[in-house]
Amino acid sequence: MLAQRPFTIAIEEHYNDPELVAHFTGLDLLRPPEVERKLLDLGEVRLREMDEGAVDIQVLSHAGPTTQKLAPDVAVRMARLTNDRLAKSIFFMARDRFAGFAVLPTPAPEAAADELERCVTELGFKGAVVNGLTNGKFLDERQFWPIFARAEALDVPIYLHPALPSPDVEKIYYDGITDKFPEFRGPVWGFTAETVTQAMRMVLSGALAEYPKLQLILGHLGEALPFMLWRIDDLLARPVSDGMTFSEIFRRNFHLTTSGNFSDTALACSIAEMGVDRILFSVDWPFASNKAGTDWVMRTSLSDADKARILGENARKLLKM
Ligand code: GRE
Ligand code: ZN
Repeated sequence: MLAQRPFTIAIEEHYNDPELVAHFTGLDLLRPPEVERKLLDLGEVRLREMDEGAVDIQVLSHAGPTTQKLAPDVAVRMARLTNDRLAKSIFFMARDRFAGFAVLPTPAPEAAADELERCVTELGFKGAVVNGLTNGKFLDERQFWPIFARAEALDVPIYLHPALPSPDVEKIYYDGITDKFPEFRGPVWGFTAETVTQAMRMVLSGALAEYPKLQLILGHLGEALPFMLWRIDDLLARPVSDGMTFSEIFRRNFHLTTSGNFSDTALACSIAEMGVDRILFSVDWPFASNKAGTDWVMRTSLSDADKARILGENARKLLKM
């Protein structure tokens, strides 16, 4: 079965480190017990579902919340331990099937830049994932720019992944609905609203003018941004930096993945806005099914060449695999 499909790399695929998640007990993350069990599996169950869905390689990242929500000293210590453990798991469980994205101790930005470099140069990781705000701060604040400088110098991407919104935001935006639809504050909309704001702030703050080669990744087919680009350009009505419009910077500095959004129309919009070379396959396992994801791509009306680009070739290039 694997042989008939294009080589397939999925890059927003989650796991949990038992010692790191122990810092976040008591949060209502809306996760069914079987999902929690799969997050802890870096062996049999995960590999079986990869085989069922013809996913050749998972690039593993820690599920949220993670080191973004810890005190600086704890974040530094836990990032190191977690990344070392992930590297060991990859090596001993299935080094031909798994690769890794680092967790970064963003509450200590200089240490986060150093940890990124250590993970890439010593552990062979492909980049890093940042899960939502850093103790209430968006990533475009200047204190975090050393992380971007290092990522750009190392030529590795940073994945801007969602997390649950902060309690203030939850109260104002989601109160009154979450009793009936708890998913509203999470994957249904809360994740998207926060992550799209994070991404837009990266463009509008000038961070990407300072680091023009930095590559950021958004999941869920761009957190709705492809659909909004024309309107954003139109209403800003002026260049953002270096004479470039918002959408020009977005197309230069972002790649998008299909994680948990297997929609033909969202994919068509994303390809039309970004070009097929900037669209990468992802599942968002275990929150979505590998087989549902790969079957969907194979069922689309894309050319065989474009399917191969999305399923694996674009990831191979971006992550140098
Ligand atoms: C999560 O808890 O992190 C999550 C979900 C559902 C979809 C995606 C996702 O609960 O990351
Ligand atoms: Zn995810």
